[in-house]
Amino acid sequence: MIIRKYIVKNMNEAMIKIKNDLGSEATIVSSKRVRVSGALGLFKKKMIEVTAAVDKVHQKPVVVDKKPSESVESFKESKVEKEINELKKMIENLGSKTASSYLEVAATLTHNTKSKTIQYLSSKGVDNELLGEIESSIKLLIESSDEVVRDNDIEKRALDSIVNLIDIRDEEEERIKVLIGPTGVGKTTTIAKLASMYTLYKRKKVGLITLDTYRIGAVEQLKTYAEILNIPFEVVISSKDVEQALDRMSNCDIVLVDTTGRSSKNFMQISEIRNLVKEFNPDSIHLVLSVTTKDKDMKSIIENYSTLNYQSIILTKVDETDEYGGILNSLYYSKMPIAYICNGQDVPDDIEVPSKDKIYNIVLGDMENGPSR
Ligand SMILES: Nc1nc2c(ncn2[C@@H]2O[C@H](COP(=O)(O)OP(=O)(O)OP(=O)(O)O)[C@@H](O)[C@H]2O)c(=O)[nH]1
Ligand SMILES: [Mg+2]
Repeated sequence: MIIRKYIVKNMNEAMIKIKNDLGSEATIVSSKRVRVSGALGLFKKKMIEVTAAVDKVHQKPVVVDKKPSESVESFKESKVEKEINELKKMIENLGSKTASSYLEVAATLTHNTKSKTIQYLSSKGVDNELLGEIESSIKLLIESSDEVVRDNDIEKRALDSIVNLIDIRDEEEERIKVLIGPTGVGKTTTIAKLASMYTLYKRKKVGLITLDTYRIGAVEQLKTYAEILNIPFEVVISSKDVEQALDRMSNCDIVLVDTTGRSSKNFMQISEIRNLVKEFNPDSIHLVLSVTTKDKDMKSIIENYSTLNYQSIILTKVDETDEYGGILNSLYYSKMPIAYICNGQDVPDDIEVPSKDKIYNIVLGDMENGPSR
């Protein structure tokens, strides 16, 4: 096997030199940034040191080698050898790709194999676009560093990107809170949990209002909770009822407003809810999302409900999935903070005011060796 080092300005230059020198069968074993002295030892220049290897130099180089060379086999246990073999497999699939795309593949491969966090997040259903952003941030770290970046720093960068995505909304002091969202995500159940939490644990005077006169049994569902908790309850059918209902709750510290579940694709119904919700002049509007919702649907719910100007999200049914990617995806798509997470059907217990650490641990808790922060 012939192994050679090249000090070059960029990878394209490396590829041309390697191809001329060792032929197209050569593989890149490693590359790192180095500083080389300029004239009279002054003005050190940033260069790349590329190490390339080839089994033997061919007279007429062929672009793709379909069989791994025997001498490469002797590196069987090494990480470098594993990467080279994977790279060769990819090159085989690529057919007669050019030298520069060969390098792009090499860069991607090295990169992907390096971040354990990205691989884990991908297995948990985290959106590819978000993963791409985390990868870009890692690339930036590598490119801006003069030294070879250690795996630990790469993982830390990936984990920091997740932490930066998590934002929490403290809405305890807000008086009129409205919950909106698609059908069956758990709006009414969450209102019941919040009403119990504020009444029983925080000793606040709570009032309940429902706008949901559409679904049979919806009024009864919330009224039952109001009766159990012995708190005021009002039904609002149209905008003219809003003022009266609020007047009757003027002595309440907190007013929780439940709305009808609507498909985010039905713009007419969404705009009806928007007009009615506006009448309440609420202090906060929360979009309730189930983490079991498919990514594509989650995206369109978040987008289509944005006309209601919600300020935070409430995530439900966290207990129903191991694919916690939905939590990060909802934060990524909405760019909104989380106000609550709900992890079961039990009223009042299955609700939590989250913390950054809590969300971080839910999302990354199962990762091998645990998340390190
Ligand atoms: N596993 C689980 N189930 C939940 C959770 N929150 C609500 N549910 C269940 O989801 C179902 C729908 O809950 P609702 O509170 O009626 O949902 P909604 O959003 O008010 O529904 P609509 O008013 O019809 O739009 C019920 O069976 C709830 O018990 C949760 O956090 N985890
Ligand atoms: Mg409901």
